[in-house]
Amino acid sequence: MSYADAKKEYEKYGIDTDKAIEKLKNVSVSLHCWQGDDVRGFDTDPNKPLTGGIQTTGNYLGRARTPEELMADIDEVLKLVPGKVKLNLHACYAIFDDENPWVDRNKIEPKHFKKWVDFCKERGLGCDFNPTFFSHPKCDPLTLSSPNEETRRFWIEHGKACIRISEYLAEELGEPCIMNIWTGDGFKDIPADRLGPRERYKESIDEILSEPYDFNKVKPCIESKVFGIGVEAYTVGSAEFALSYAAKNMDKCIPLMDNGHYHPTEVVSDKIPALLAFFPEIALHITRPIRWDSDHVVLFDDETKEMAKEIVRCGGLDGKVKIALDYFDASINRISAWTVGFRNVQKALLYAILQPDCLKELQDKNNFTKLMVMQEELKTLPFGEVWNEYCKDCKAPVDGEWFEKVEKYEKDILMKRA
Ligand code: RNT
Ligand code: ZN
Repeated sequence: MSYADAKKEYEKYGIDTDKAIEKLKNVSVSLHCWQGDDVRGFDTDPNKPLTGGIQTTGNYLGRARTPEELMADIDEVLKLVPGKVKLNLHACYAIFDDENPWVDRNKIEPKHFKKWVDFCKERGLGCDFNPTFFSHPKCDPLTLSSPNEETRRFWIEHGKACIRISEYLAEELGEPCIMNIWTGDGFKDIPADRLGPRERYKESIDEILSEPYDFNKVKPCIESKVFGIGVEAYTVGSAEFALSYAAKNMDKCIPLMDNGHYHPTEVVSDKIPALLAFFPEIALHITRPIRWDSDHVVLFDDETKEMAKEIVRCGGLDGKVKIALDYFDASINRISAWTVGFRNVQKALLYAILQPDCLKELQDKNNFTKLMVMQEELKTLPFGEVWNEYCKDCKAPVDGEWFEKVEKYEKDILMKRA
């Protein structure tokens, strides 16, 4: 079937595929740099274990070990994905060299991200940012919620430094920078004090956000979590904590939901409209949890589609919903992992834009019988043709045409990184 034929099929339902393609082209999705090196970064010993309750598993060949390698890998991904990309950096990806030697996380400055700014400028990308409150000797294991004042200070200074870096990124690149605050603070076993750490966490975020910044340029987010590996019994930044903080400080920050951070039968698709009834802007980390926050590569699966539908229906594509990816698989080719996940989020968004407006009307008229019939029939419309057309329009490879490029890159580049 040709695209023209597919377009006619969609027209029967009052759906304009050309318009859908145009719409998606302008939506930016943030590509996480940390898929390329298993969340290790460049500022600490790369052989140290990850801490903070997150884990990568697998030892596939070709992990990026230097800024140059990571940039080359990101470039490869950029060739393979359609749509508007924003880069998402973590503070641990600061670049140190002879001119700017290593400093600890409380002392990092915009200059340590100058090379990333150049990278983004050359490719026309915006950039998001994250303070790195994990995998560091100063995690005791707590950071912003630590009872040790010296530890807590260190991490507050880190957070403030990151606000300054985020503002620099926004100003240099001319796009707002989403700066996400997530810590793995919590306990493996039953705590004796649950309130104390949360009070200290709250005070610490207050202090970080007291650093002056333009809220139009820097969008601090508060990300919640349910539990992590080794942090099973208690998480300081729980859902209630993070959401309450964001609700009380709407002029300074926005809530961030990661769909790996809830109990297994809870769905973020349903939480998106719940939050948008109160918050003008929200942020998302899209991932794929299997039994826990396992951060598997995002698939074109039901919940990803459902989240995309809610983003679209709630008007989220016009900037209300900040979309970022957050997964890390070290057991397969990392370029492919990045590409599959990014393409699937794009696919899900396109699929969602192609849902007809009449569905809402059917719901409002209590016509649930027809609603079910329609929703089921829409699933077998010739979506693949529209997706391929979108890829072509974006000058990206269509399905079936990109994986051989990854295989070649693996052979020519990644295999030599032994
Ligand atoms: C961890 C959180 C967090 C991290 C990144 C690396 O559970 O999801 O967002 O994955 O900051
Ligand atoms: Zn996340």
